[in-house]
Amino acid sequence: MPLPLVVDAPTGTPVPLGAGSPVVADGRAQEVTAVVADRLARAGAARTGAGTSSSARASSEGEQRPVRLRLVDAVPGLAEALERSLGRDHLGQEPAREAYRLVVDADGALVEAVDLPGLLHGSATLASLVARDGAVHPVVVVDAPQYAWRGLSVDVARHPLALDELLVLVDLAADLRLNHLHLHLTDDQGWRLEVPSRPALTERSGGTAVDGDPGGFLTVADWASLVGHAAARGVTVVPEVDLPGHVNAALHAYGELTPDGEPAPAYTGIEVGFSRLHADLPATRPFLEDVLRDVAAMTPGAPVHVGGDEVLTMDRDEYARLVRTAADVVEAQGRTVVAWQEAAKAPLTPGTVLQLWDEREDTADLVAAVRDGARLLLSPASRVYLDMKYDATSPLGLEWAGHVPLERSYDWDPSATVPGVPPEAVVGVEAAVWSETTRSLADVTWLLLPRLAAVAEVAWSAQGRRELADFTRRVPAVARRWDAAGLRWHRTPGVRW
Ligand code: TNX
Repeated sequence: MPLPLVVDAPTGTPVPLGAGSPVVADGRAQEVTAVVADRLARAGAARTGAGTSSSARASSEGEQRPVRLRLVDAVPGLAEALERSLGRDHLGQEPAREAYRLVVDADGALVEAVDLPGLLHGSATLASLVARDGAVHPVVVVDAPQYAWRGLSVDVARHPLALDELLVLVDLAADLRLNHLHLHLTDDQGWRLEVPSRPALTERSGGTAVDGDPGGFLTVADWASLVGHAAARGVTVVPEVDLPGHVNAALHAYGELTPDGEPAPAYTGIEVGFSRLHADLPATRPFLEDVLRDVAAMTPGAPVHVGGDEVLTMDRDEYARLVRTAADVVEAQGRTVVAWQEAAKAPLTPGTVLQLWDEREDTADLVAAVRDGARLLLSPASRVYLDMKYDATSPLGLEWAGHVPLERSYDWDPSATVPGVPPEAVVGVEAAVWSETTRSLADVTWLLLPRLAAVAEVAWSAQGRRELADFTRRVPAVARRWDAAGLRWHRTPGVRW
């Protein structure tokens, strides 16, 4: 999980591989050996039902075959695998940076890829094949993702999550081959990331949350740990500073951003659309510059999300000016801008990523922006807003985009989501979980799982090759890993868990 491109299972006896296997690599591939070893250890623990890896290791230590990681110029067999599986010899995206081949034979396991993400994906596949007895059947897997951006977006503004909880989500995402963790860090109810040039943001607005629940925020050091942990697992952390609406926490911290110069009162409700920046106030532009410059500097190389959603009290011209200002600051740092679909109303630089969420809205602006060079990230709410209730009995979640049972998250074709957008303009798929109703990591994972596995497969596995009934048969094995990791998940109907 997610379903690979091609799996061949030659006959042969199971190969002792798992928690005790030495992980062997040369050169740059050594950068991922520790993560691969950790993953194999945890896979062993999941299969034996042990709380730690030690008992799994003890049972088979000594005899375990090695796992070799090798960087190559081209993944062997990739073109043939694409031809065999999809009837064409290329991926939608170039180059095949994340592809890999995994071979398990009597000598052990060999993972080959052109870059580190491919080695990580191949080792995740290997870990998922480790059986209860610490062995893996001989197999050849050739695999590559359908989409380059496979994301999970988490709202930590309405209710925060602590650093250690976010690290758990990184591991969960990486296990499903997701490669972007987008964090919605700021909103009306709270500001969750320390910004060195603007300390009042977290001093005054870090401690608030929905319903007066406890707040919290990430320090600069926390953020560095998170970004580093994620990078080591092939996951890019995408910070979102939501502008020019959803800014009450900023207006509470800095009164100079409001027309009367008075700080806005703290807000703990869950309405949207009422707060806004003002393009003509002298404090606004320096604020955008300080915040976006610091956030970009703290997140090397990553795209920066500037929000742009649900600004209900601003005319189109002022909205476009504010979005453009934010984009200018991010682009001056050499970064790609990401924004919600509403930002199609502003002049955008080609290559900007627009994130679709609201299927009720007319898509004319979006289609026009894509024609002018924007790329599309798909988060259609009725499919991948995993804060929607599963059904009417769900104790957590919202319902504005309807109920989202597991099959709705699975059974859709991203390339057909927005008529008028060519398939090659779709950069990927991102699930989102908003935190109006979640108060803990357990609440968040209950909403995510198992639906996140469905979205991950939509994003990774080629359309036409994957199938709901087959997914439903494979997903219980993944739930064993969630159990081993102590994650709460929802026993959705329609699966023999
Ligand atoms: C819409 S998605 C929002 C969020 C809410 C979410 C709840 C988006 C860009 N805006 O502010 O939290 O719905 O499902």
